[in-house]
Amino acid sequence: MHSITVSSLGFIMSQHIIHQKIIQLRAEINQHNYHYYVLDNPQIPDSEYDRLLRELQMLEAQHPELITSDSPTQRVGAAPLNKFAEVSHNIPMLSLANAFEADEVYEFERRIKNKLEQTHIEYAVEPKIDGLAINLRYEKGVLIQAATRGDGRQGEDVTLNIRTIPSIPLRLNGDEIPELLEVRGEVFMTKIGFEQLNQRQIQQQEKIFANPRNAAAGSLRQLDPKITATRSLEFTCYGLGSVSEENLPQNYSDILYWLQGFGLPISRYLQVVDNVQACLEYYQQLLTQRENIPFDIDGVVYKVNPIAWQEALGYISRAPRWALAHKLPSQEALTQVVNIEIQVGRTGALTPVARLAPVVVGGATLTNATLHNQDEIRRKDVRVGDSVIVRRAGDVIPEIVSVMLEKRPENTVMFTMPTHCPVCDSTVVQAEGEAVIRCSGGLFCAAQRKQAIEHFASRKAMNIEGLGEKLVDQLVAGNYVENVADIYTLSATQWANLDRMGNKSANNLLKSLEKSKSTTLSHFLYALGIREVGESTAHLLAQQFGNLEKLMQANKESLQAIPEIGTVIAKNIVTFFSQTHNQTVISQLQSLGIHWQTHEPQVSDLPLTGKIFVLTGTLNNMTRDEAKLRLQTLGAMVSGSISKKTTYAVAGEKAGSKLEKAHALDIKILNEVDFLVLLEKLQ
Ligand code: I6G
Repeated sequence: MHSITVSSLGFIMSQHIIHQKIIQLRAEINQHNYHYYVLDNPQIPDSEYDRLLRELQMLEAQHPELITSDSPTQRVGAAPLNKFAEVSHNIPMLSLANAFEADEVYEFERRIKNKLEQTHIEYAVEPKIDGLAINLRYEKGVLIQAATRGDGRQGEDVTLNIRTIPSIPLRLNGDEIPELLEVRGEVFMTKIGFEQLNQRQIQQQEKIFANPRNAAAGSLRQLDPKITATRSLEFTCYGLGSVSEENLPQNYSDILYWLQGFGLPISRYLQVVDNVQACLEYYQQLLTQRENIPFDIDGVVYKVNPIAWQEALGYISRAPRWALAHKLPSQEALTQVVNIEIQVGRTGALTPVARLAPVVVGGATLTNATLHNQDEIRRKDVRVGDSVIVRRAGDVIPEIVSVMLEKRPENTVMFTMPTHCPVCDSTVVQAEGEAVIRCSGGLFCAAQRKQAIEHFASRKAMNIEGLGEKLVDQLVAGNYVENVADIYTLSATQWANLDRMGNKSANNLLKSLEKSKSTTLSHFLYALGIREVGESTAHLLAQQFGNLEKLMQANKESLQAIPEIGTVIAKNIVTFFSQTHNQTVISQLQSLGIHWQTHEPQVSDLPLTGKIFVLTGTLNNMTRDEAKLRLQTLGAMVSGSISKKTTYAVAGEKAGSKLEKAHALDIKILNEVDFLVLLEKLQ
């Protein structure tokens, strides 16, 4: 008799069809395992892989008679490459059961409570780092072997490469080190290390890595440890293998602190919590902080803390019953490029943008991804029709991580940048040494004109309330304005005749325009939209020059004498003010009544003049904007990113990658208390 099953897709399937489906899923998963574990070149996002594995697990759970020992559900990973010597793990390196929803976490706790006959369970919680599992073997405190997980029973000997990772001690500290100590944990690359590596790869015309995990895997797989040594890899412990010591600490968290005592790195995010509710709160916290964590994480791991309880719970198939990986929403997904279009930015930069078949990533629907410029397109060779993996991380513009070449349809063509602006048909130009191609049309180009006006009117610039994108579109489309000065010359009737406007709105807009005329030099400079002169550079210029005329006459050398102004910005400023049409617009604006206090403070003798601060993390005593204002009042420049020119990094709570970079560049770091003391002293 044929049994029937309801699959995750809702179809009713006969036994034969189920068997076929299982065989097909296994083949597909095995293929992906090979790409992921052996070639370090995943072909699908983790979320897609998890979905396939879950579907197989579900079908096998409904039909245990169809389970075979070679099913990917019955083993840990895939076969290792043969390049490195093989290492057998005395105790298999397992993996963790996954949960995707809170319900599954409650279910995990229910099973544990039942089995232990306990009502209160303590958990150790920590992020699940997206890296590679490694076993380190210390004998008499000396690192003698490091091996990858491989298939869980047999991995590869990567000792020479692991020895190059600075955070891994070659010899442990302390007197009471067990004769044999095997430590397990994750080797990974920080987000900064990854960005820097890819920059270097681009410069050296080498392949770029899709994400930090692949970069870490690729680095560990180098046969030459000298190359691995140039890659900033890190390590965090999360468990033990074979240990000769019998009297181990009695909680998982204490084992980690014990390991830390030997000089081994453990997660700085480790916490011990009282119940599953607190586990879920920790998960939510990590979810909101994900962008500030300096390395990629793909979940949160909950572990029953008392070791005696872990032992009582034991293992089921390939995973401990006492641990759970609660996965975070994937930041990557698979989709198709339906078109590649060119966007023209405020400064004329032509940016290719991939229009995507809509796909949900981390709770948001993605329809576009930036392709940056011609070089980037060439490097990734993204074509219309391609299946691609897109990645969305926080507020960063979504990017195409890689193209699945084996899925490429026939007759696709390589994308090339246009020779003429798609908006105004002016020729495009490429400055020497720049990757960006720009439209040469300037304000003749409607796209540039529109964005220049939007920028001019924006809150941090002239702050013209009510003048938004829709109105600007109409002004430009109807040829009402040629430049930013023209918006001050339109009559009430002209405003009132625009779509969705009436007399009342027109009058309100005229009032906003009038109000905006009284501004500050720094707002005005920012509003002009000089290339690469952002809010804080504009502020700095206003502080340093005090009046516009002096700035307009400044040469490159005097501009470069200001900290934070490099050759490129100095050149942009000089070029901007040397153009007659810019001079004309500025004098028109001034004749139309735009004014600011001419006696802006001369700050050359303020206590923090010339000092550059970067704020990172959360301050408890003031908001970022307050801190910024207080520093600027004292003459300091506040920059958004750490560079060699940074004088101080102020690190609040949960400071992330900026703090790491500050450490790396040896920048002086102030904690919140140091910072408050400094402000107090100077004010
Ligand atoms: O793959 C893993 C990542 C993190 C782990 C793990 C972990 O703890 C924080 N813990 C265990 C026990 C295993 N895998 C098997």
